[in-house]
This record gives sequence, structure tokens and C-alpha cells, in this order.
Amino acid sequence: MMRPDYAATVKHQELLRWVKETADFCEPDQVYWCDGSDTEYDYLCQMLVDKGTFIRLDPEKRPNSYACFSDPSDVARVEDRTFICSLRKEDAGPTNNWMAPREMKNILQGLYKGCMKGRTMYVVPFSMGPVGSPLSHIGVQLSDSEYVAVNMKIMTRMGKHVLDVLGDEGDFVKALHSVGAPLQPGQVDEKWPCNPTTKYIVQFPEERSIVSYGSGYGGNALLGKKCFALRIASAMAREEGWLAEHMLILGAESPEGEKTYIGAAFPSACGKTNFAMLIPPAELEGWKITTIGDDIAWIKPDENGRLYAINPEAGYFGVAPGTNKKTNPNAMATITKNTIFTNVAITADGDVWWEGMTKEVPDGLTDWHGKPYDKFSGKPAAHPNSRFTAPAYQNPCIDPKWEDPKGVRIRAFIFGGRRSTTVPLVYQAFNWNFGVYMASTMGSEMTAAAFGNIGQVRRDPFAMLPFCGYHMADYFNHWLQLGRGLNNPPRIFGVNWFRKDEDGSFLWPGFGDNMRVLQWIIGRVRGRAAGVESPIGWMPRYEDLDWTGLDFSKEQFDRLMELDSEEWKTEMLAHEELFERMYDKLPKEYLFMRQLMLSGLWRSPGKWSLAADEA
Ligand code: TSX
Ligand code: MN
Repeated sequence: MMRPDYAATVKHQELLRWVKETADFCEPDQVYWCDGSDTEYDYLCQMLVDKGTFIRLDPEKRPNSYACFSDPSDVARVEDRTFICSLRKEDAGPTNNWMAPREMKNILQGLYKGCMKGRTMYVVPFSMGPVGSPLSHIGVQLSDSEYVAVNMKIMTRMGKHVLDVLGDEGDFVKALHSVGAPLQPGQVDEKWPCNPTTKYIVQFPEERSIVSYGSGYGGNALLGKKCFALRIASAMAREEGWLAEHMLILGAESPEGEKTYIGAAFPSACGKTNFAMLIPPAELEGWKITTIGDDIAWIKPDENGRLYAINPEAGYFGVAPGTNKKTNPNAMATITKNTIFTNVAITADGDVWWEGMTKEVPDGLTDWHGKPYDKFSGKPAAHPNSRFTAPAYQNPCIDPKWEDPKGVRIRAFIFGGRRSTTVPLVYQAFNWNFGVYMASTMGSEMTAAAFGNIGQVRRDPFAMLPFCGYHMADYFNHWLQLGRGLNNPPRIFGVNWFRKDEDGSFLWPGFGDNMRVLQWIIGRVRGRAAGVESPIGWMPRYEDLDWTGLDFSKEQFDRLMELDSEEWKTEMLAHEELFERMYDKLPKEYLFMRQLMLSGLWRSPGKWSLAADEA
């Protein structure tokens, strides 16, 4: 194929200077400017097949799709190697790793000198958000990984057309990436090149730049996603008065055709992508959910103080295990073609498989280590963090406005976690400030041993703890400050699909039936649905939800909604523990809100129940 060489037509002097400087320093064999075409995508994928990195899947079963296995040392984001290098330590805050920019640049220079030897440096121009939208921002990633180039083609709007929008002197985020594995002349490359011992994921918020070294995986390497669209963008958003959030955006259409857009934040392992693509039960006739995005939202007030949101991404980098035709039929349809699978298992007939895809484990699997799978080994065939990279436009329930440059009007925010006790199915915060408090204190029980003890609650404010590019308490203040300027602000809700009974069974069927909760939320936003005041917010009674087609008793519902004062006092003490870490910058409102909620719990000792009203 003809290499696209449009470098000579690029007029952006700062971009050209940076590309040349980086190439001179990293010493790649060649520099390749990606044009973003399908021909280029096919060419790079073929190159990855030739190297042994990609395995082409059966073209009948999975057209134009590939699978690959990463190095076992390179399977997830590396939070302990992630740094916010602001000039002042107090701007990064107590929940981020920090190093002085100069000190960090010194380290990175040592690592980066000649680090692309024997490789090609790809220049990857990309837009986060629809090209040309006033809410979008441009980045350019320099990377020595073909895997990165092809994944960026799916996950972002990538290619030459982005540079046309950038013009001669537009602003862009500089994103430098290397797998950190230079090749000596004649040295045979690894199938998954990376640096098994040295990894750095570094954000410089003041200069709006990113440097990533040593990893080829997901959020470590696809720098448009967590590094740019969350860490750098959150810092930009604070300066400029908008929000960069770890949120899905969904549209809900009523039988009358009324459309409501909602942003929702959940920590990992809560089924965010499933919720973004939810299919309502057939009995709730005429209700439909559409997807704007499944992971990140950029949200900005318009001149009338209303919030409009875009999805900065163009694809889904979703967790594969647990995804199946029942939990998420739309995701299964999205990944039928043009998809890259990383660390899933491969079937004997050239298709993919993972735990939870089917009940039966197929015979003859190749596991994510590339070895024949022994189904009695007790180990999973697919890595628990294995992923699909698929274009958003293939989602059958993609929202017609998903590329609208104006964005969509957000009417409600939902915050949720995985809590087996204490937190009811749904409640509405008394107002914006209480909602911000609720989101700041949200927590989720851990399902994997990677982050601590299974079952222990891990606080993850706004699901942003690993993704906020500045001091978390400054972030809380930014939310409060933004709220002061809003006109009819979005209502804020807490949800918990994961409450359990004494026997450890889930009390709520979840999945499609979450539509019933959404119906109530929409009713509240539109001023239709009734609710009652509880110590923690407004709650629906049994009769406030639509139970058509679900056999769910009032007793079950009241159990699901019960508040135990003792549990909640313990909960509020845990909030204090979180806040204590951010003492110096914590909003003054938080003290008062905490006291006010405690006083409400004092008023109702024992169990607060919706049923008690009728006695
Ligand atoms: O994604 C989930 N959602 C949101 C869906 C729109 N999951 C999967 C989480 C793992 C990533 C859920 N799991 C949800 C949920 O609402 N709820 C549950 C808990 C649950 C699990 C299994 C059942 C019911 C609830 N099974 C049966 O009832 C048969
Ligand atoms: Mn995410």
C-alpha cells in the first residue's frame, strides 16, 4: 500500500516542531502520519497479523475482527504508576500520585532517549467529540504501537480531517506514548511489546500534555480515553467552567415520544455498559433506551444555564466477561464485526469466548495466554479484564443525536454503587448540594481481590477517584460552584441494584427491570411522580413504580427500600474518614449537610420503613 504522506501539507508549526523533536529524541526507524482511512486500518491490522500480535477471526463468524493476547504483566491500568504532575503538590491533592514536573521530565527523558529504535513512530491526530463541535477538543498522540493506532481509529475520530480542523495554530493536547521496548538491529519483536518492569502514566495538567511509557494496554496506552478525556479534561473543565465526567449518557423515550437524557456514574463492576444499552421489559410498552455514551461525558452549561453533554469517544472499550445475550444483547450485536478483542479466549473454529458468554465452556479453547485451555484448571480462559474495542455506530440502540455537535440536554444525574446492605434501590437528593454530597461519598463493594478485601466498601467519589486530574476536594467545590449558575439544574439520584437479603440473594432483578427505576426518575424530573421524604432524600412508595409484567410484592419492595438508622450512622462515620483525608479544601457545606442528615437519622431510630406510614 502507498504510505499516506501528507506531512508536507501540514502547516501547524508547533505540531511539526514537536513531531520532529520527538522523532529526533526517540530515534524511530520512520515516522508515519495516520490518515485514518479504512485502507490504512486494514494495512496496520495485516501488519499486526504478520507480526503474530493479531489473530484474524473467522471472517464468516466475526467479519473484519481480530483477537490478541497481551503480555501477562500488561493487563490493566496501573494506578500506582499514574502521576498528576502539577507544579504544586497541593493541586494534585492527597488521592493522586504527584511528582514535580521537572523531576518527572528528567526521569522520562532518561527512559525515552532512543526508546523507539527499530520501530515506527505513528502520528495519530484525533478529536475527542464530534469533529468541529464547540464541546470537542483535539489531541495528537505519538506512539510506537500499531495496536494503539488501530484502537484509536475505533475509539476516537482519528485521521487527517482532524488536522484540517486544527488549522495552522489551533490548540491540541500532546500525548506521547511508547511501549518502552526498543529493538536492536535484527532483534525479533515480541508479540506484545511492552516494558515489563518500568511503567509511567503521566499527566501534566498545566501544559495539558500526557506522557505514557512501558504499557501497550487500554487506558495506559489509548491516551484519548482516561488520560485526556478525564484527567486532562477535568483540569481544563475546572478552569473553563464545565464538567468532564466518568459517566454514561443514555436517552429514555416514553410511549408518548418524550425524550429524557440522563448521565450516570458507577464505579467498576457495576455494569455501566449494560445500563447504557438497557432493553426495557416488553411489558413496559413503548419505552425505549438509546445510548449516547457508555463511559465518559463532557458536559457544559449553555448561555441559559442548562447542561448539554457529548460523548467524547467514538467506540466502546468494554469488559468482555459477563457480557452475553441476556445481560446485554445490544453489546453482543455491536461486537459482531469490525471489533478488536484483547485477552479473551479463542474457540477452535476461530471465534471468541469468555466467562459468562455461554453456560457451557466450549471444548478446544485457546486461553488468553495463547495455550490450550484446561477447563478443569479452575482458572478463567479469558482474562477478567479482557476487552472488546468496537465502533459505537454498530450499537443497535445508538441515539440519533449521538454525534450532535450541540450535545443533549441532561435532566438527571444518577450515582450508584455495589452495596449489599444499607443503600436502598433508589432515592432522590433533596437538592443539588445534597446530591453532590451523595456523589462524593459513594462507595462500592469490591468484587476482585486486586484492590483490597472482597466485600469491603471502597469509596470512589463520583467514580472519579482514579481519573480526576486535580485535588478531589477542589473537584467537589467545582461541582457546587457550577450548580450555583444553573437554571433548573438536573435532579440527582442514588441507586443500588445490588442489595441482598439475609441469605445473600439479590433483592432486585436488575438489568431490564431497572427501567422501572428510570421511569420514576423521569417522572420526578418532569414533576409527575410522587415520592415521600426520608432521612436521606425522596423515595418512591410501592405504588409510585410501574410493576406491569413483574411479580414483585410490596413486602419485597419495602425490604429493598428500608433504611437502618444504625447502618446509616456507621455509613456517615465512614464519610468522615474519607473527608478527613481532604480536610484542608473540603467544602464548608459538607459539614452542615452531614450534620443535617445525622439529625434526620436521630429523629427516626431503628428502621425507617416506607411501610411504617400505614400503621
Ligand atoms: O449490569 C448489571 N446491571 C445493570 C444492567 C442494566 N449487572 C451485572 C453487574 C456485573 C458487571 C447486574 N447484576 C445488575 C444490574 O442491574 N444486577 C445484578 C445482580 C443480579 C445478578 C443476577 C441476577 C439478578 C440480579 N439473576 C437473576 O435474577 C436470575
Ligand atoms: Mn470507565
